[in-house]
Amino acid sequence: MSQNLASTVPSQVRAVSGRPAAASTPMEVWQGLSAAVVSRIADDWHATSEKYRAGRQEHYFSAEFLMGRALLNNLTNLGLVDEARQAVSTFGQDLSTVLEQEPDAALGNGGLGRLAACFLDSCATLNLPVTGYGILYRYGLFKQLFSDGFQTEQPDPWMEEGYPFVIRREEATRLVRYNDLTVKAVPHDMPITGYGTHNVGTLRLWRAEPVEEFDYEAFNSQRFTEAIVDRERTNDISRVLYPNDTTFEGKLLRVRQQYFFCSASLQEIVDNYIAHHGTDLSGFAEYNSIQLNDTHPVLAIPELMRLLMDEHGLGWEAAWEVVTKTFAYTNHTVLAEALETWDISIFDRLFPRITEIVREIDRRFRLDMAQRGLPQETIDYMSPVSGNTVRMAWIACYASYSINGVAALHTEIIKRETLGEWHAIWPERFNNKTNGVTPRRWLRQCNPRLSALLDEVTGSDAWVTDLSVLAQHTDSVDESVYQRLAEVKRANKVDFAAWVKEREGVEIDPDAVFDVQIKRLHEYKRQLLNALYVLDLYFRMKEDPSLEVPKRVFIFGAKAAPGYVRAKAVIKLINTIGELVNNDPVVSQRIKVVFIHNYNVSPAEHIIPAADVSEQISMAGKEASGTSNMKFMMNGALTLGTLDGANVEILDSVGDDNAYIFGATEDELPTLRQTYDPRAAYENVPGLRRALDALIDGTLDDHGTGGFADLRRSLLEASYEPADVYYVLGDFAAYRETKDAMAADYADQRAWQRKAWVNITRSGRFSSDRTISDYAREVWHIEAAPIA
Ligand code: GL7
Repeated sequence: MSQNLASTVPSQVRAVSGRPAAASTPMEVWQGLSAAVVSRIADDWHATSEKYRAGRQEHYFSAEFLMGRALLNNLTNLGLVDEARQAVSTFGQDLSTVLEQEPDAALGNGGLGRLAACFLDSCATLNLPVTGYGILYRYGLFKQLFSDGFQTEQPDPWMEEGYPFVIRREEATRLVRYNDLTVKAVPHDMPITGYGTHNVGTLRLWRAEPVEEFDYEAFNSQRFTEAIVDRERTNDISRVLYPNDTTFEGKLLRVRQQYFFCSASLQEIVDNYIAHHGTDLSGFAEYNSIQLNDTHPVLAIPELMRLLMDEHGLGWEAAWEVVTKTFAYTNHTVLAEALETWDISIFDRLFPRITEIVREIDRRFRLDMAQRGLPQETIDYMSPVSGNTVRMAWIACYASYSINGVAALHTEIIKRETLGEWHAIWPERFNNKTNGVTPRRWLRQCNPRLSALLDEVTGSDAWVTDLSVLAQHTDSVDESVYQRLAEVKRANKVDFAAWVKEREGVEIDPDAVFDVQIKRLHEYKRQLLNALYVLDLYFRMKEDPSLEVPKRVFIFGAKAAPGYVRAKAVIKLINTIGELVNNDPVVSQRIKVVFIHNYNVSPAEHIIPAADVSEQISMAGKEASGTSNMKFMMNGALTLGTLDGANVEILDSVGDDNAYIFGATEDELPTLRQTYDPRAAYENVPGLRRALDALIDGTLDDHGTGGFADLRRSLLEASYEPADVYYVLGDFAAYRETKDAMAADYADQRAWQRKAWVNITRSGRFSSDRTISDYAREVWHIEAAPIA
């Protein structure tokens, strides 16, 4: 029987702090309470792992898992929030203060990594035998600070003070061999609780460690540096998450990282197969399937070939047969710069045997395609190796039994273009799995007020594990629900305003429309379009002080990759516009701009429940899915967006009346492009010239960096091919019109809250439970395995 937290927490806290619980710091209480939670689930966790190991399992390989905070999520899933509050209050501590001590496990860049985290939550909740595998980065995504409005980056040593939710499993250590180095891969497991179930899944994160802590020989003969350099070369492998979002960094170390976690995970999976099913590896794929989260883990394909052939005696054909029944590949982007390719010399240096296998895959591929009668040109284009370049996506497409996109539109685009040649040969491999997000973290946990209302309206908390039930209540509700919804949102906005005041030092009015764009900073996501709107609105208000402008707060949160100069200029621009607006005694009465620094999972949990408007304004065709769009929808914010990614399906769910859609569509753009002249837009579209000229006429100061002038040039001058690649000026007029209209609509609160209600109640298909059920049934072929 599990003991009450009130009886276990004080001793756990004392063990951490070495003093009475009442005299311990909130950080120590966080540690102790977290340890108590781990202790509470330990037996179930063990039983779940044992059960999963024996049957057919899915393994989710991902270089990123953006987990965020763990404690409140676990308490929520286990139904222990009140018990925990009670337990810590007995020794004078406040649960929310304690929860705020926890660092975010930011082992991911953005949507791709957060998706992996939502998926694990759904797998646990659905009792599905799925394990995540990745890297225990010592430094997560950099911490963002602003200095004079410019982004600066700080390291994020998220585990330095101790982290009770990862358990080191020394006994399951593996060796990973490179040509020049052999390292230990030590697994560190995170428990993944589900909602209303005993099953506890696992995220296994590998940490690279030297086989010998020190070369004592070297150390003793006074060659200290040598001894340390070697050790550090190993530690480098799991030291830091690459801070690139939808691009890749062509670094040897990155390939080392990718091979590291693939090899260690596969060794374990193969060993487990042998332990349960014997040494005939030809049946491997009956018990195991591996989902490749983008191309980062694609080295698992040649590595599994190597293990099967070199260590377990299978011939090439038999091994290939297994491999091609094991892997499934998810594509997450159509941006060309994100399709990973590596120079084969990197492979030669790190693992010549893998090079050999990749070359043999390439040789056989070419033969296979020639037999199918493909033209040589097509064969060359599709080949895994071309000249000195290895193309990871092509290896994935060739070896995988399933290839999927992450939203309906995105899947159509990869079938037609990005992976068109592959689709032509193997159409049956392609399928769509529209992304989803977990309603536990993104509704139950982050929005307790709305959750209570939903419990009341639906009569139970069943919606938490079956979000589709909300749809029964779209129309059959009492009129009073709209008033209640308005009160919930208003209370969330009051809380959020206090949070912003404390964190960013800006005062905002809860009665204003909260208009939010939070996501990585990227040109295709068009934060610049939003910034130009705000700047234009500022000028409109200056020009005509009597202009009726609905009160609004424009809220941004975004990190730019440290080397992405133009993205960083956009951050500086937004901060500079913010200063101009917020310091204007008249304009700031009606509008404000807030840039939330260091945007991450836990800030998102404060922002999203308070949002009125969800900005999803990427150029159509570029955002594979987006997932914050779904979180906003669940929390009753209305989408202001283009027909891109999952916005298309959101619109389909809520209908035209309940979303604000604008701009060129993906199928219109090629034609529009032919005659598109950004200069003409600049000359003719109301407001554009004034806003763009403010970037160079001294109105806005970029401290002589030239960043603002470069932004303006990127939109207007064809020194970039073409000018304004992301159609910012092309969509500006439509955006301005729609956004103005939307703000005006806010005045009719009854109508607005009705739209919000439709969004909330029709968000069921965007639960990651739906996504995961589809993967489980259609791709993974696994079934729920609840522990007794
Ligand atoms: C992304 C897409 O850009 C994003 O639209 C999608 O929602 C996400 C999850 O599928 O994957 N692809 C990608 O490389 N990153 C993403 O966030 C970093």
